[in-house]
Amino acid sequence: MTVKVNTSGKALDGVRILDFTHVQSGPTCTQLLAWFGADVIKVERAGAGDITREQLRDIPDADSLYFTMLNHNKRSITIDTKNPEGKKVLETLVKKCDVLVENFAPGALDRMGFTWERIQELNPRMIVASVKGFGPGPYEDCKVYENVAQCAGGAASTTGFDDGPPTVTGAQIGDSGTGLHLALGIVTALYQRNTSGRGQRVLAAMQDGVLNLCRVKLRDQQRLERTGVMKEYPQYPNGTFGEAVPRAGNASGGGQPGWILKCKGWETDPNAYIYFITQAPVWGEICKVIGREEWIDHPDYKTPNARLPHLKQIFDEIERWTMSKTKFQAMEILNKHDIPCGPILSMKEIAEEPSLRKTGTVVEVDHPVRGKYLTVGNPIKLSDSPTEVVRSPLLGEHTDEVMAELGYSPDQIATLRSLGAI
Ligand code: CAO
Repeated sequence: MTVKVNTSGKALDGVRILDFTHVQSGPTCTQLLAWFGADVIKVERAGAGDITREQLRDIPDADSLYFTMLNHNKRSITIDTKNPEGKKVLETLVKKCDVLVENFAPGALDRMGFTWERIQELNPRMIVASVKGFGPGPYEDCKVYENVAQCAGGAASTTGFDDGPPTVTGAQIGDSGTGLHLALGIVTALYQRNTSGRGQRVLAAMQDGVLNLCRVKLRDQQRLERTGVMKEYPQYPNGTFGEAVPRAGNASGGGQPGWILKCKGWETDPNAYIYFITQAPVWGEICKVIGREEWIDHPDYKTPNARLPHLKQIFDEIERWTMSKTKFQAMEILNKHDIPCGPILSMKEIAEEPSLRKTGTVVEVDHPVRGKYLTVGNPIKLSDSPTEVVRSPLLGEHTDEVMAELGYSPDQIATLRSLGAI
């Protein structure tokens, strides 16, 4: 059998996505699929569109960065899906697409008349992929935003410092994180459809997605219950442990203790810090670099276990060294010794970093209304399917084009428009 290798097109060429998503979680998912080459048709309400088009605007009347940065490489079509004629257009789209992706509040798609049963009648091969806040259970009917998911998924209770309140993280693990999970579910369902010939439902609940990313804390919960203490946490040896995993500040979360340390200029620069990991195999190198050679063979410091009760003192001593260097000088020296470390980079530094521009991780895009702006490119690089980031669509920019592809004549399109269906 000859295997056809697709080296000229994109990985998801030929896959058509009915993108019924809004805000962040769903659009993250469909943007990824579009970057991999799927034809993503974003369905929005005429006159309004995705609410993020107008949220956090920095330029009057221009689509916000919030919207543009989540909706690249898509086409936009407006349909009023509560209008009977609009509903028929959506039905036609369901028949023509491979995947419907949505992240409405629970029940909204059913209320619109597009139950799983109805969708299967229209197109048994269709994959219906949903982001919801929670899976089945006490909260399944709740609307959910990012920080709710971070709180309910275990991130907030384990983030921050012991003497402070639960803290949310800037990484959008609830929204963008769940969008990533959903994208994997969709391509997996597409793969299974090759043999089953059938569509299926794909659900990514935000609570589940956050918990998946917080699994090390569930690990620690069980370690705590068994041993009553976690020796790599900052609460050890002088603090106390309760019943639940405590907030661990900047502790590494892994088997190699780490902490954030001040660097030269920290008094005025809020990001003059470095993450420093006291990786066991390079302990001798660390001691040499900071000028504490006597710790290499000292019984209190020689082994990882011996060091655990002294971590605070060790990091204080390392910090005395890092404070004499800028974070970049420290990086250069530590990297020569193979000591794992990382600079605390500000968003300004990241935006200006040439290597990230070169790899397409940060991309400059031109938009007809807002002009040039920066966005993140595809973080997943496929050698045979490179990503070109194309600006986000204006509201309804592709309505006529998509309607024509669905078989509607210009007259029919005009009639539907006059009826307020599109
Ligand atoms: N034409 C007509 N009606 C449309 C439409 C269209 N093209 N597109 C959407 N609508 C309607 C929906 O049918 C729904 O109507 P009903 O409530 O009458 O059934 C309505 O618009 C609003 O949908 P919604 O309830 O999803 O929106 P909301 O702003 O009230 O809630 C959110 C937003 C995010 C809290 C909710 O969608 C949600 O919980 N989603 C699941 C979890 C999620 O993805 N959260 C992440 C949010 S940030 O990424």
